[in-house]
Amino acid sequence: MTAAVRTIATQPFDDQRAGTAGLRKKVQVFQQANYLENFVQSVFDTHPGFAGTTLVLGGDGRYHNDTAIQTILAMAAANGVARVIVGLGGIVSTPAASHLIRKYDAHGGFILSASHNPAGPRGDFGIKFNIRGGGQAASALTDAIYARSCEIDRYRCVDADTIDLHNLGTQTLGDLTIEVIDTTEDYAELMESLFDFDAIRALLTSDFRFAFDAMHAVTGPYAKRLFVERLGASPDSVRNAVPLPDFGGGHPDPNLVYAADLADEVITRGALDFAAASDGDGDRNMILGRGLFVSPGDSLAVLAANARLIPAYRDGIAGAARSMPTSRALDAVAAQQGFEAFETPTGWKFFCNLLDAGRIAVCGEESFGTGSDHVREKDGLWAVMAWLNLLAARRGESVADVLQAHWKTFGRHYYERHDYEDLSGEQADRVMQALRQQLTALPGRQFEGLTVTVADEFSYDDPIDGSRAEGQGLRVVFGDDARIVVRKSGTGTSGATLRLYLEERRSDEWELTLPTREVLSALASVADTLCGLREHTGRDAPSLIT
Ligand code: VG1
Ligand code: CO
Repeated sequence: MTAAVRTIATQPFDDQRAGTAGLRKKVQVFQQANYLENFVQSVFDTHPGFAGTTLVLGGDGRYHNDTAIQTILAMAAANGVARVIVGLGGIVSTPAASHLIRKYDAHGGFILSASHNPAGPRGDFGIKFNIRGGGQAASALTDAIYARSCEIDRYRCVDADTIDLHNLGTQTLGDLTIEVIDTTEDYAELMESLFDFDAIRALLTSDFRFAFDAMHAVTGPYAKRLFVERLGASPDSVRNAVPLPDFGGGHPDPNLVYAADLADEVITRGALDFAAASDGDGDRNMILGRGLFVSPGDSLAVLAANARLIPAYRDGIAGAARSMPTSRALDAVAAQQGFEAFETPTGWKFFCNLLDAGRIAVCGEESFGTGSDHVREKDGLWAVMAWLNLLAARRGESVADVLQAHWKTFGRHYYERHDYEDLSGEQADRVMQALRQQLTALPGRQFEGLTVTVADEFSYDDPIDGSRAEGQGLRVVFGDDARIVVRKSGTGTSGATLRLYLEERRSDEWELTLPTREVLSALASVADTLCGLREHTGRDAPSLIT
């Protein structure tokens, strides 16, 4: 049955430029008439070849997910898409969406999420378009979509009854076929193709104490399927496993602040041997071991160093990459093990070309993002599985043992990120400008016994397609010993957020287990001196330290 295509007149919004990971705004912004429609039609108008192809659609289950899915289905039908694969209940984690696009050879997918940002009617919403192959749209495409959104004057849709997303099966809408599938099955299969399930099952069914916290967000159903059904972990080891539209009123950002209860249980009370948490859309991870927190930079370095213990990477990795602000712990491993290491701007889209070209197999960001070439997004559960596989292969060693051995071999990169949230744009720019104008004069100068070797504004030339990304953060480098990085966030929905990243390397054995805050305090005051942080922000302290 064909459904009549309607062309609806609209007017452009001027704020649909994508940030670090798609378009993110307050729910109320997305609820404006035609707001979502304009963006989606801009994608259809800009990116060629949708007619007759497959799309993947779903999100992290936050408030407005269902409504947005219905809108996109009616627009997909009107724009000639042949098939849309939707997750049951409209739920698809970000890494699972990337996998489905790859597995079903889809032309692309819409992922509905504002990641870890709070949800609910007053919370945030977001949308991102991923291309064939599962990767995030590159800047050239997001720029073109934005340009189109600035001049759009009509969109297409069909009149449709509400599509049932809560039962598995196939429905039609005009010429469009809609398949509602259980994506946890595809995802579990993918994990099974990468990891040693027998070894992990043996670990999880032993006296090893394990917990995973889904933070009331998207990973709950995936974690249940994997850890409980496939790997034999006890049902209560997966916590907060039902995705809620408001994430239970919480802030599903897996870090020591927002996952404080879990951290207390594992770090302070030592009540578990290993625990992990993920964020709203399932692409971030936090790894904890009895008595300690594994910093994301260390986690990436340890996984890269031990990749051969995991079946999928048993022949070694060709290369690895980290975003510029991420600690250089990875570089130390690359130097010793002889694989190639890349430094890219913040945002997963910059890894995609390197992954496609086979130049890297593992990559990560300091913002609790780790992943590999199995999909084109960071993948929280992949990181948890990788750690479990590693611990199963090095049975008898605790997370602390693994880390200490790592630091002994490669040195330790102490690391902190200080966020100054809800600043005005001018305040954030004044800090950036204060540092920017000193950059050329800094090399050779000494601070707290450290000598500046490089001070610049980071830009990146993509080695695969030659594209250039400029203005990707300011960095002050003190040889291999330390670094200060400052950049403005590209994911916020109100005001400006400034991120200050501090890193200091220590390699003498007695220096490997010091409190991070103590090690970095001198560097933090150097950063304050260089950027005038307190002066320009009017703040005594950051709003969040991770
Ligand atoms: C932040 C992180 C970045 C991450 C991005 C999306 O961006 O710093 O590393 O890729 O969020 O993550 P920004 O521009 O605010 O610093 V997610 O989990 O939102 O998809
Ligand atoms: Co996320």
